[in-house]
Amino acid sequence: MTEKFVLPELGFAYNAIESAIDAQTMEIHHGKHHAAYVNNLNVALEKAPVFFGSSIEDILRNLNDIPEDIRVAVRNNGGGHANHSLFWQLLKPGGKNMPFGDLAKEIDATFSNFDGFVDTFSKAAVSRFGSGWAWLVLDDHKKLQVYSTANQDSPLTLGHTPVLGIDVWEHAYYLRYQNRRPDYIKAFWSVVNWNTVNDLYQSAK
Ligand code: MN3
Repeated sequence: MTEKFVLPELGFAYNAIESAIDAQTMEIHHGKHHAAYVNNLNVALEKAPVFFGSSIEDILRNLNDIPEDIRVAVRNNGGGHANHSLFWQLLKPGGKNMPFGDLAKEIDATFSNFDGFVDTFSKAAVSRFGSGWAWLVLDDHKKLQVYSTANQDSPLTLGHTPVLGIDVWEHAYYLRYQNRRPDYIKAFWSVVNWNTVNDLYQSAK
């Protein structure tokens, strides 16, 4: 019995984080872009349907197990599915607006303080050339790292666990911010749900 991948519910209204990201962008981003990644992932896996029994996270952690003729399609569309599924959770309205507990201590230890972290992460997001993501991950030594990836490449494929990420593809911000990616990144901080980030960190550490 195999189940195809499905587009998850956004979990909140398209206009719920309007202060930072407008409703039309959210609707197209979730309903069209993310939906297309899910659809294209399912099409690719028709050639290797045994993988419908795996989680998308396990598929990305073991990408070399995917047959070579569909590996690029799974990397791009499976990455797109996992990255966006995570992103919506990170933007979920509510929760604490700053890191707290062990995660806050670890951020301070790694990046001097919260401002140092915001600066490092924002620089990674601004300087990613073309399309991609910036990440805060827990690496394979359980240390925090910030970096960016191209396209839809997932930190899971590097053996890392993403705990915070920002989509810097133009489709994520162009309607409101046009070419002003730094303004979008600045606004992003006001809608990060640190409860979610903390939960991801606690599960991974
Ligand atoms: Mn996107």
